[in-house]
Amino acid sequence: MTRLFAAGLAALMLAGFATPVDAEPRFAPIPQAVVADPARDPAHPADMAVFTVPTGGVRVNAMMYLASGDRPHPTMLMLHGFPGNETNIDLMQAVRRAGWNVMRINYRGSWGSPGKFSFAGSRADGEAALAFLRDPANVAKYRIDPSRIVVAGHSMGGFMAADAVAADPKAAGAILIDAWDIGKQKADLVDPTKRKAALEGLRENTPPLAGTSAELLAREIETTSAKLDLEALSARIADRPLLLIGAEHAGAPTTRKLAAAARQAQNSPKGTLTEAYMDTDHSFSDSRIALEAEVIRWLGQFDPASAKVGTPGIPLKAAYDETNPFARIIRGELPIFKVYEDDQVLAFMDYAPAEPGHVLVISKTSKARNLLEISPQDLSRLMAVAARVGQAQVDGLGVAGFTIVQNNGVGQSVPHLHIHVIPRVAGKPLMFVENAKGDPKEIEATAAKIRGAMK
Ligand code: DGP
Repeated sequence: MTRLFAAGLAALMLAGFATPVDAEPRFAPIPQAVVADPARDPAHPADMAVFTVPTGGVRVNAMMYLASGDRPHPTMLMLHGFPGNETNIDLMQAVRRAGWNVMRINYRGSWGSPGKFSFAGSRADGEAALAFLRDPANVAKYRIDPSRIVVAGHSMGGFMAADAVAADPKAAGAILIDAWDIGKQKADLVDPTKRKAALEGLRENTPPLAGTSAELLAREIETTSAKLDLEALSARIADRPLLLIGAEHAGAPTTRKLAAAARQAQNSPKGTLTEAYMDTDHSFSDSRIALEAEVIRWLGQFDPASAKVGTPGIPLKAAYDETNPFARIIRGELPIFKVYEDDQVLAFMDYAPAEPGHVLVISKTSKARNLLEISPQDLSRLMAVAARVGQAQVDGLGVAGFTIVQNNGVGQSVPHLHIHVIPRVAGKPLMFVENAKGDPKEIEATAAKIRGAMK
């Protein structure tokens, strides 16, 4: 994957660059929301709402994944492609896990929504969906933060997203995923050597669509191509944050043209352009995780919490901090559920278990912050206890195995060397993310089982 960043006009002038700055981070972080479920909020759990949206004399089918929590949520409208076989539901769910509401519609005449399908109708439907999110009654009902509404779209939906954002100056930004520049299709339709293939391309997508045909859609493109020009639209929305994602084996050349048009039109410091290109097809078949990560990282500018990437870490080298929680635990200043203790080593339950029964093993005598500082003697004492804890987890909890994790700098939050001993359920992946605190009663009961099985 290659990533390019072009800052807003002001920043570009300051930096003295006329072209985008290649600022590819060597290892772009994967936000936690891509790989891990958030804790359930019992008072305001995540939910799904189904409803219809009035547009063009009909009511089209719509739904919203509601984020948990009672704060007003940033909200993303996701507009599907032509006809929308690729639903991108994994992306919608990941964005919801990141704390966003995510709404979807089916354009009139598509996938069971009433009415006749057309590009003009789809434009109006996208705009109506955005208006629905702005309606004060819906803002209250679905806990929407109207100042942070972003419109995303895939393929034809990319066009519709740009159209909806252009029509609403208050929309916070747009995400165009391998967007289709519909108007550009005219060139193929009017070329006698390409018309047949272009018509076939339209025809194979019409089965889920009502009230239309390849010929009708071709005529609409030919007669309204100026209105369906996505380069012009991209320029119009360049006053706001814009994320363009192109698929190298499909629409990347189009995305690069849209980026050029947006870059040229940038007329506001708020208009930041972010481009990402992925080595995949139009459905992002090989890059679903990368797609989700890219979108959620970008959404972080509107809501930093949503792009959280777990424990970023602490410096590898620093003086020992006597106030760190494990130093306090050794001094008896913080309560723990103890599993094992001898003159040098203490094993106790992690209060935020990656898996029930997660134990931490620490030295009571060494001030090593990490593996680079500990003596081989101290380390061997720790590992001997870690092995016994692992055996006790297998015997006491009935798990199939255990995994040892030991973070140094990156991923480390407590600056006192500790060995994680994590019970493993066969076939269940271990997530390297910041876990929510567990229920103390359950942790205490698990500790008793492990303690009882220690040999
Ligand atoms: P690491 O991210 O590798 O530094 O792991 C630190 C772990 O320690 C993390 O899983 C949460 C846990 N932890 C942090 N503070 C406390 C505490 O005060 N008590 C207990 N029981 N666990 C703690």
